[in-house]
Amino acid sequence: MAKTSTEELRKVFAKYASKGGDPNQLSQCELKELIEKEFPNVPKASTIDAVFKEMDKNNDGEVSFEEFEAVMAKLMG
Ligand SMILES: [Ca+2]
Ligand SMILES: [Ca+2]
Repeated sequence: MAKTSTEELRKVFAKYASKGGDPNQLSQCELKELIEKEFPNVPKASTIDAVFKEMDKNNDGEVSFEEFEAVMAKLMG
């Protein structure tokens, strides 16, 4: 995936966030699946924990779209 728009990010976020728990929040498992399937070029496995922690600004254990978008924008330049 080359350039990803906010709209595309929103679709991807919704697809994975809705798998379990709160449909508007990504759990760590959901984030892992999202990155592995949609962004395989993002460094993975051992760094998912770090990415999740970086995204979860308010430390509630889940990632909202705003938290997700801020870090993805940075990861993708
Ligand atoms: Ca969820
Ligand atoms: Ca959060």
